[in-house]
Amino acid sequence: MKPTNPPQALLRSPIVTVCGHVDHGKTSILDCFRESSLQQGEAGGITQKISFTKYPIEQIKRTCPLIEKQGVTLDIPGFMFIDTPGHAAFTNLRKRGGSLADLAIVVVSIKEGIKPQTAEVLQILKAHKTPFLIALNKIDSISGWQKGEQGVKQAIDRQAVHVRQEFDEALLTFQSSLREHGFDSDLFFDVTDFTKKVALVPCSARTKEGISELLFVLCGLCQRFLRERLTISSEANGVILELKKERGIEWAEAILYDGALKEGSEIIIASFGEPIITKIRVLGEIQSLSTKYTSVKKACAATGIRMQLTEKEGILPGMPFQELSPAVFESKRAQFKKEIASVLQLDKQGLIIKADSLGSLEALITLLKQEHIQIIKAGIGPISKTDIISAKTNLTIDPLNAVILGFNVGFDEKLSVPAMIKVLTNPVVYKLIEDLTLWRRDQQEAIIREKMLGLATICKLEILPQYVFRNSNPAIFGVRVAVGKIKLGIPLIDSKGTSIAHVKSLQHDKSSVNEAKEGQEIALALPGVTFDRQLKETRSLYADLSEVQFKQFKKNKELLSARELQVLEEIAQIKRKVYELWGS
Ligand SMILES: Nc1nc2c(ncn2[C@@H]2O[C@H](COP(=O)(O)OP(=O)(O)OP(=O)(O)O)[C@@H](O)[C@H]2O)c(=O)[nH]1
Ligand SMILES: [Mg+2]
Repeated sequence: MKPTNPPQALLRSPIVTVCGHVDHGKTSILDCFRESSLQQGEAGGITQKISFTKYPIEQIKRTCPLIEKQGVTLDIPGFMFIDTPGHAAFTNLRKRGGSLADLAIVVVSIKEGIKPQTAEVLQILKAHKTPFLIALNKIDSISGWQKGEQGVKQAIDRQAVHVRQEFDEALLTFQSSLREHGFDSDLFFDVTDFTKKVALVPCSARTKEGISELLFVLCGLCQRFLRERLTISSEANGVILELKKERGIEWAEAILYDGALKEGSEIIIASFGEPIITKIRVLGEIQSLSTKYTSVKKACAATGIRMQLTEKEGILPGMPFQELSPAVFESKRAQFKKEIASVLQLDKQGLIIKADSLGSLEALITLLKQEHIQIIKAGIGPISKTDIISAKTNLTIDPLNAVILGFNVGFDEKLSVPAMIKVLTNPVVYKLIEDLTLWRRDQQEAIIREKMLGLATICKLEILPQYVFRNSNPAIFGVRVAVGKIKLGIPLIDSKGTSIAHVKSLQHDKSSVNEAKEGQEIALALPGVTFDRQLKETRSLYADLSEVQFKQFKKNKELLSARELQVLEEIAQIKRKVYELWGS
């Protein structure tokens, strides 16, 4: 980090996202940076929403005295830290052509290593080529760890042998799994080229070891990678994060990532339809090291702002906005429409997807497209009645598309989902796609089975002799479905292979049903059968099968349960008592 010389005012604060798996210590590390204790105030200690912290240069120097000690001159006005919830998507932080984050701190608990959310974050950082460092947090949880007084490097060097061994093992395991994700890494003090290796900073938000080093490496990355990216342009650009109501006033919370905005400025916000043109009635900017806003006449990037807008209808989380001057109105409008249209390229058929912001929606669409999964409808917000209606329409066209994916969203209140519609929700995007693939595979199997086997069914019934309701014309008695499924109209045989009758009616809990599943007890009506003459000595009945049906079942063994297979064999043996070569 050499002293450099563009005047400070021209550079904006870099946006630094703090991300990683749930509970690995993101908020706690930020608390160390801020000398605050926001983590303790969180409901259940869990971060629910993205939040930002304006972190001025004075605070960087205060938390990291090394910077001044080593005579490093920083050109930036500070950092803009973004705390993200570990359980939700970091994909919300999108901007045109990339990620909103200039840099990232990936927080990993040293004893837990790479977890699903960490893996997802690494993928996104890689895709966007965002420089990042890794905070290997919770080193104090290594048993016997002694806090050092002169920085974390010295602390590592001075640990007792067995402690050092545990640390080294955790480190090596972590490095090798990081390599599997495509990143070489080293402890920060061993990294000579930050473009080749990811710096690992062992730290503890509890003992505060490594915290100052984290900031030091962050400043290093910033100087190394970001100089050109940080020049402020004349065009104000931002992203809406959330819409909030406070004491009856609606605010749009946003990140201003480039340029400057003024009270009274006119802005254009992208939307699924026509872009929204609106004016900033009141502008608030986040205070340094605080979650409070103050009214300002002007705010400069990168910073957190909130706006009271004249036109609010249709504004959605994740949507980009820009300051608008009348001269560029038409070109901006076309540009925004094009941008949203390029995100939302939908198919003529496909499933329905919902996400909490434009960024998450885009991430989900990209992944689904990679898997060649088609999408007919995409939207922002909770799963609603209209989504269910769209899924119902799909049911008649292709039942595999009668599914709604919710990424980071829940349901509209009081929404009931019909049994034949599947709703899958998951805050981890690739898990969502895994769930979808599994569900589709099961559905596909069920459909093939249904189509191929038609009426045929594998079934073994156990007669319940204590429940004979009627002896004949027709005989009505109780059975338990021991294995498989019984359906109306199925022919039955006994264990000697004698044809008994076709099932005329089935009753379950006093009402007529078309079929009954394994484990259910039902009443069966069989025409032309006299119970005490034909069935008194019989314990089991089987669904009769033709040889062709038997062979079909044999060919698709993988669709059957072990118990069904067993019954299939029993049926074959019964049949072979009559005709030796049956089914072979
Ligand atoms: N022993 C130890 N515990 C820590 C450390 N850092 C955080 N914790 C604890 O780990 C728990 C989770 O910390 P948070 O800071 O809320 O983690 P987070 O990553 O922000 O979690 P989410 O926001 O829910 O994703 C809390 O109980 C912290 O006190 C550390 O360095 N050492
Ligand atoms: Mg948190």
